[in-house]
Amino acid sequence: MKEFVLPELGENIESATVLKILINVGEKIEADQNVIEIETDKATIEVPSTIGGVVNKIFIKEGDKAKIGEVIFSVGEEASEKTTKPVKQEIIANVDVTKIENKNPVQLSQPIESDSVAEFIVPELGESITSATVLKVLVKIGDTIHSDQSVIEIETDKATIEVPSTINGIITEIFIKEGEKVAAGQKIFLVRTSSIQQETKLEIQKPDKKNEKVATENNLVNVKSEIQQKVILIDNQPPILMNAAPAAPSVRRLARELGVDVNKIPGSSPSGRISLNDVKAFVKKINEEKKSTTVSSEQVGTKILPLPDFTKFGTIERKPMSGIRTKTAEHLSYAWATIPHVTQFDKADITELEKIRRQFAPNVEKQGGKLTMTSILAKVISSALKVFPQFNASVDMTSKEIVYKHYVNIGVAVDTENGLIVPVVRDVDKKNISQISKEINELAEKSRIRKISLDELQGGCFTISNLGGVGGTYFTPIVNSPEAAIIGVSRASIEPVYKENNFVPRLLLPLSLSYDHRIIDGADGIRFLRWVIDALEQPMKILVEG
Ligand code: CAO
Repeated sequence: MKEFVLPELGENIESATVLKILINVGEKIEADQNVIEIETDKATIEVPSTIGGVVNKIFIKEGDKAKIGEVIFSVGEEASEKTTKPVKQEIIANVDVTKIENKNPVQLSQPIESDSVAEFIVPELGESITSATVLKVLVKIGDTIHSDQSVIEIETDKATIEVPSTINGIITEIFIKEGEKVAAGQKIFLVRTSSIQQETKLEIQKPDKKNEKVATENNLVNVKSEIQQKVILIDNQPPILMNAAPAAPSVRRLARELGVDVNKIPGSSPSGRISLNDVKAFVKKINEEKKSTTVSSEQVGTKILPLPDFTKFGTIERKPMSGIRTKTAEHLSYAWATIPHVTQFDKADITELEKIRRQFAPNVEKQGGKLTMTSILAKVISSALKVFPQFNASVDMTSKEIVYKHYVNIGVAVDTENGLIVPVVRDVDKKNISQISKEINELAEKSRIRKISLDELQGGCFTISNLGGVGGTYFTPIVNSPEAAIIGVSRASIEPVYKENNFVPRLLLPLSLSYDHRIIDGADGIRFLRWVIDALEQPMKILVEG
């Protein structure tokens, strides 16, 4: 038996009032799980247990004053058997076994432990994306779905995406329709989870051949459906959420009262458990975000004026903008209006680098990548971001803070038939150019065939927009908010360069760096771009300084 005592609560605190007891006798608890809610003169705190096991005695009650070091509860050894009902037997008992005339019992490959209903919700859609349009619902009520199976197709400002399920089960209710707008966190459908697991694991023993009366297919179907119904009836409990967030009932109640989904709240305890303070901090953050996003279009200088009547000047044709085009327009207008841009131009002499690129291209190709300027630049930029951290940052004007990122994910602008898409290569600083090339290839391909996932479009720190394969000299790329900078790459061409009293032909790559002038000064812009150019001209720089 182990005892849990009220731990030290801070200087000069000798006791606390027990507001709530979050556990019951007989309950199996884990170390780290919050067990009591107490109030000191400084704060209301949920106290996590330091021991795990089955609670066998609680020594205090709500309203009691407990002293530091006082025993709160004790736990015994873990129950030797799971407390879950042995549903297996009940099911077998409720199957009409006479339908299988040889009376071979129905076997379940695994005992059923519980049956539950899970909600599948619209996942996070990405930075600055609050809603999406449902293009297709790929499932219907009664369908058996498995995790990773695509269930809806949605269109956001960045892409058309098939959203995969994260749960297995049978769909019992669908809450959305094609053409509807949905927001992250919105319920899509309900899934009954464990009954399907049983259905797929169900094995009905083949009737013994000697036993002449063989079960017909219909019999089997009946047995299956009876089992399934029974499973549902046996555990006729209120629906619970799959992957439910670890939080005490009081925390869930507060989240409910404040109208937030507890599953979206990050827990601050080492085990990820959510406390009352986490709920309050989350609500505060949402309110601040709302304040900053409900800026009217006039405030950000994008007042929309009506167009003139063009028909006065000739015939016209009006076509609806696609979802991606609409959202791209909104996103870029927002970025343009909220980020004061500066664009810095320069040229890198990549004559030597081009020789190396050609030399290594076949090796990279063997590994499934294509060694182009985009992947080389991604690697160079990942090093530059370490030397110039203000380029791997975001401005938070609501809190007047600069958010510095300690990870390096690089977005690559991809030109697709459906519009511009920016998939993100993660942890570029930890990958070699070969791996980066392969990933860019894969992500560009997925973007073009509309198979890119939401996850692959999120979390970028800096964007590369390489139009060099298409042409052009310079352009002014728009910073991909909330990032701080973007580099535009134009077509490399041979130009005469004056060197040692002579004009020599060199391969020059035009680069255009746009950055957020709120956090990056002009001189830093030039330093960053020069660093990148030096690294392209002398790749050893990355090894020495990057
Ligand atoms: N200068 C000269 N040639 C270049 C070059 C440059 N800056 N960048 C690429 N090239 C060459 C490549 O070497 C390749 O030549 P080979 O076929 O002879 O080897 C050719 O152009 C095509 O390259 P690619 O497009 O297959 O590969 P990439 O890595 O250079 O680019 C990607 C990948 C996804 C960035 C590109 O395909 C793309 O979509 N670019 C458009 C980006 C865009 O639309 N940006 C604008 C956004 S803002 O409005």
